[in-house]
Amino acid sequence: MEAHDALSAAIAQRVGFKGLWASGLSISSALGFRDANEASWTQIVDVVERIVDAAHVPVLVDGDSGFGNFNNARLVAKKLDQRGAAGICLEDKRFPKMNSFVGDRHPLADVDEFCGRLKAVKDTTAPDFVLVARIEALIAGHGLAEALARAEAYADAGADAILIHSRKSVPDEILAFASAWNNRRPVVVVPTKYYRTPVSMFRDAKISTVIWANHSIRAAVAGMREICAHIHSQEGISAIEDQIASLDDLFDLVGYDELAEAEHRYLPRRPV
Ligand code: SPV
Ligand code: MG
Repeated sequence: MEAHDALSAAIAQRVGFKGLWASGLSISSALGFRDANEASWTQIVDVVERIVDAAHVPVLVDGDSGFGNFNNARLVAKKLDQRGAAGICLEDKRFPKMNSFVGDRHPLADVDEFCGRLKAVKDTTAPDFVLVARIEALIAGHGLAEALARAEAYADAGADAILIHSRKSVPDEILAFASAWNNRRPVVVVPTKYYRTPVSMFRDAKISTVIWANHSIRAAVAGMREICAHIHSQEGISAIEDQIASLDDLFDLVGYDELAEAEHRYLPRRPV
């Protein structure tokens, strides 16, 4: 499940998700940036640190195309590893990337050069730090053969899993990929555009992981807009109190209870 800050991470974990996606699109949007490498890698790493602190489940970080060449990619990956992320996903585009659903200009990285980025990340991070290689060939209008050739090269370069991305409204091309790829490495998909596809279809295709990539930030936008519009038009908040999260809910998500216990333990009993 997508997380874009500590609060969305805590919420996703508490409803039961066993892993989080630190989405570049969602984090950028929350910061008011476009998903075009406008946010710096240090800004992303700082947000991820808060996500990792808030959730006790693995966090896979959207590392975009690695913020440059092999050197930038390994630097970002190392910092994410140090801050407690479970892994990084790198997409085979050039820097700066553009969100895969925006426009038609998505030039792909050279395969060998991208393999260098993957190898550099593998060589720099701990053995259990997961490296997902994301293939943008279908997004860029190349066919299945190009996607498969890239998957093969990325697996050889050390990728632990392959994310195959598509912006079609039906899952045909990712299912064709999964069938031909035959699980040589686990397959990850992001069904933002083919959202009508039932999960059973992904299970049947032996797809390992589905990422719901931007749904908390979109829910936040819809919810905030509705409440803002209501308060603005009604000049009051009496009718919405029970439609929004309570303050206790908010305090609970951020762990005020633990602070109260700690105060009991560490503060002197006498007034200071
Ligand atoms: C993201 O969540 O930032 C992703 C997925 O990379 S997508 O927006 O589909 O490119
Ligand atoms: Mg992204």
